[in-house]
Amino acid sequence: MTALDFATVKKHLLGIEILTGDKFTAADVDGDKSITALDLSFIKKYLLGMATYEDFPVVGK
Ligand SMILES: [Ca+2]
Repeated sequence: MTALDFATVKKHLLGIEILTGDKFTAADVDGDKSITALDLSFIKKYLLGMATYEDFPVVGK
């Protein structure tokens, strides 16, 4: 979840640019093996400084 940005995940959701491998794993911040609007909302909070990496549900799984 470092090099990945909001726009990249948004592109995935829109089907413009499908993420794979490490990028997919990084974008799936709640660890449910899919990238959804929920993941996007977590990333948005992170980018806005409203959450840290430790707040992502996937941490600790
Ligand atoms: Ca997810």
